Amino acid sequence: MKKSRGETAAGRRIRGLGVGTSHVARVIGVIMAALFALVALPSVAFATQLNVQLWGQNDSRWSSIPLGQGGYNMGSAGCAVTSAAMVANYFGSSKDPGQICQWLNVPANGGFQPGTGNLYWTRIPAAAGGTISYVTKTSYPGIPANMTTIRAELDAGRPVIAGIQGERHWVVITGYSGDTYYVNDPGGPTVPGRSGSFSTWYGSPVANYIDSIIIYHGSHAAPTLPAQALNPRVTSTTSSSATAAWTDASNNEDGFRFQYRLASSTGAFTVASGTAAANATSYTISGLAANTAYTFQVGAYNGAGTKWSAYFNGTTSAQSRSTVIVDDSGAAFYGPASGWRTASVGYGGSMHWTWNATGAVENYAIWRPTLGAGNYQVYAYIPSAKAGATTAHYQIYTGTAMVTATINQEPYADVWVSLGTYNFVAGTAAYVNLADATGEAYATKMVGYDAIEFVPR
Ligand SMILES: [Ca+2]
Ligand SMILES: [Ca+2]
Repeated sequence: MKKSRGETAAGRRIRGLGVGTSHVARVIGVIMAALFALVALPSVAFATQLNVQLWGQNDSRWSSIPLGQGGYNMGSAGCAVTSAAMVANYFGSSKDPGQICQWLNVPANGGFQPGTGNLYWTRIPAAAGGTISYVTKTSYPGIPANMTTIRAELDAGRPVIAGIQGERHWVVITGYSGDTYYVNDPGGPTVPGRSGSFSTWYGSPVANYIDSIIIYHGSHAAPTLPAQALNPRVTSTTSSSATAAWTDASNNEDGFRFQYRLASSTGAFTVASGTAAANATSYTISGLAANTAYTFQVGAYNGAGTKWSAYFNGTTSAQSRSTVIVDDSGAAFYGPASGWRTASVGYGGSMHWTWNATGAVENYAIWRPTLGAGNYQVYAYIPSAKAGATTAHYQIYTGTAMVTATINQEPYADVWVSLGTYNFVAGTAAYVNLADATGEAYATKMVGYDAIEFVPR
């Protein structure tokens, strides 16, 4: 753990000994804080997250800069300066932690306590510039930190610097969600510092692990819109997706989002699911319909909003389609179990047939293909025998509509007879149904059932 030289951080407050606070007082304080928490925290989940620059005290740009005359440097004990620099940056300072430390080091500026290297928090505004002003430091000796105060600051759009109980370490609280608090930690094992839940590294409940807070105020300028992505284009498509590419022209985007509409439309766009990371230059937009022309936009976004690109177009590829034959010998052909007769003629050497009914359906068959979406011409194979219905009513269900094609089976012998061309949905929703109710005198005609063919058109 990186220790820090904060102006009271070197004070020897040791929670377990209760320095300056009686045991009874501490216990009462804990109890009161717990009661207060129970009363003050509604079950509604509150959440705030501020976008605070993360810096690590060990960054090589400043890790070797001394902290005043105390013998410490930024890398070993610069968490206070680095935390303050993060907050100052949030409030508009253009100084990095090293620049702020250098300013504090000038003897006339009085940034550090002589002999100890402890930071004077009140000197940060002069060191950092921007709009930051020092408000207060509050310590919680042997009692839980007042999380209501911390949440109020966060909700007002202001990060809070917190000292870690017993560790002489400082972090920046950047947000919370319920009882989870998020921090930018200038220490930790990685040079850039680390962002994450306070309790991941320091304990829970959070109130018991914060021994003091530093509050600064200032103005946080809203981010400006990112620059528009340039040269947006579709580089490839499938039957259900389009891969877009663009030139990233912005330096402050949080990422890229996408929207699309039919190319023929001037109406509302549909926002694509998913986003691309900051600095990305391509993304695959999924969930599109086959063989369809779309208009797209890619939007660079951040907290200020989304800057949309120029329109660009692309057409998804057609779903692969091939001729499908459903024969009466296959599983995709089915109907009631009774009333069937078979004959060794027709497509594949066999067929079904049944005597016709007149008005009420007694028997029927369904041919159910598996299709890619698109236009197909439908053919019925009429065998040379056992197929003599003069008004065979083939019902073609496309997945969205039912159409009846009436065929006189009598004149055909071992040929494919067209039932028309239709636009089918993808999958297994579409089918052809032939009932035995032909309207002819009862049981005077043989209704033939053989193969049905679907030919892409
Ligand atoms: Ca960028
Ligand atoms: Ca057959």
